[in-house]
Amino acid sequence: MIKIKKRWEIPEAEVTPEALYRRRREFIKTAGTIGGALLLNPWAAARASLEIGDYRKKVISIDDEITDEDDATSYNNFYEFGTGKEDPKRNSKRFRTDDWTITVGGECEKPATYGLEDLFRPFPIEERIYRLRCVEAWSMVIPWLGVPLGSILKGFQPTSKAKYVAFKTLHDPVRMPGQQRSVLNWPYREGLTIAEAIHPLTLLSVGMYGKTMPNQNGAPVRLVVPWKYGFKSIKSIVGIEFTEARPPTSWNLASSSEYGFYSNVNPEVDHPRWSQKRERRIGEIFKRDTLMFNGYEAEVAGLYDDLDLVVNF
Ligand SMILES: Nc1nc2c(c(=O)[nH]1)N[C@H]1C(S)=C(S)[C@@H](COP(=O)(O)O)O[C@H]1N2
Ligand SMILES: [Mo]
Repeated sequence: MIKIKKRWEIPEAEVTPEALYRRRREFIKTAGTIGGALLLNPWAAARASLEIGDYRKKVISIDDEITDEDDATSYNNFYEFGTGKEDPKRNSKRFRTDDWTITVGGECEKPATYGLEDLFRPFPIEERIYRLRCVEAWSMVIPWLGVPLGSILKGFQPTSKAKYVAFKTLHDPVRMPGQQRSVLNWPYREGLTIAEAIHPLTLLSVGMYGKTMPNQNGAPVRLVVPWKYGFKSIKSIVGIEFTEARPPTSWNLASSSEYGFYSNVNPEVDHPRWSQKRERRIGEIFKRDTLMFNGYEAEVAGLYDDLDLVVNF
């Protein structure tokens, strides 16, 4: 937390102390009985109720228990560092992300290569507690730190021809040894429609659990699109391009019958090889029902009013 504050100058009131996440539940159950100074700090309590605006309150998944931080940082999908769930943590230990830049191009008035800190400096970092539902039918609840993607995209002044936004992960087989094997068509690519990209739930994230983004979770900057399957939330982004045509995406290129462009979480549309009706929440024993749009139906269903979600899976 201290590190992230230094690098992006987050206003004090924008960051919740890490201990608060971990112990929020205990706090609710035993408020007043735990002696921890941080827990009972009136500033922290005031922040929880005053700083979170109406919209944020609505989108934060307050009923779901936050996934254990150790689980969220040791059970990962990040094929650039290996295909096993425990590979990314082990193989990304020495991945350096200093002086990171994002190159912006395509249909916009301000194409350029931007330093990461310059992109984030104008905006307060927000905390967003979101469900993450992997297409493999497991899920987590993660407290992200970031800025709505739309706030940052606006600065590039997309033209009227910009219908989609394409994202690209770093391609460097030396730094990302998983890229030495052709398990995917590197670099990893993802894309959103403009309306999805500027939707207030879509986050450009630089941290989680009150800290800078761990390498295995997509350091230093990744996308978080909570109503879509996890693979849309592309990690370690170095390129953003505004396009008129729908951009190619890695998983769709790998298997178009299994991974559609939209990939909205939808319990009614099964993966060809398994059901999407239920999911295993990491840390829980029993499976739970998967929710339409991963529980964000009220916020995002309107984006798809004119779309057949079975055809456009
Ligand atoms: N560049 C890149 N981004 C990626 C992936 C990947 O392999 N490479 N895996 C995706 C998948 S399948 C999921 S479920 C999420 C996992 O994010 P997490 O490890 O932070 O939970 O990242 C997504 N973003
Ligand atoms: Mo995934």
